[in-house]
Amino acid sequence: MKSAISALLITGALVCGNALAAEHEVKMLNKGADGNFVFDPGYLKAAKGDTVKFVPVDMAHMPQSEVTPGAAWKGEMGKPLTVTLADEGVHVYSCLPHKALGMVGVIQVGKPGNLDAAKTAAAGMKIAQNKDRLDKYLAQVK
Ligand SMILES: [Cu+2]
Repeated sequence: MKSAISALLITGALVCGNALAAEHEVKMLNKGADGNFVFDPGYLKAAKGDTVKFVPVDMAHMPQSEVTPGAAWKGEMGKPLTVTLADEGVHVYSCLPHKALGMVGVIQVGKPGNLDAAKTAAAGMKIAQNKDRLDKYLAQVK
């Protein structure tokens, strides 16, 4: 009986968790508030279990993870991509064709336990233009 009640409580918690999960949107743009070739917003704070949808407002963008607290993820050129944020930590990501131009972004999911590793990996990314953009986004991780 006790285990049946536990199972019900766990099921209830999972259902509530899903109902409360937020859906975030990140636009992929040729030009935005932070300059040319940007994700908007470039920094996003989310909760574990939320989803983020990358929207190809402009074509020829392709989001891919550089650092994640869990599984790596990758989109297809010019297509929307929905990523479920299953693990707490920091995601650093880039646009495959525009990484060198500084088309990068950061998603913080709950507590940023892997922030140091994310910063180290970010420092090693080959970004030629808008180099301060990623630092600016990472500085918003608290
Ligand atoms: Cu791009």
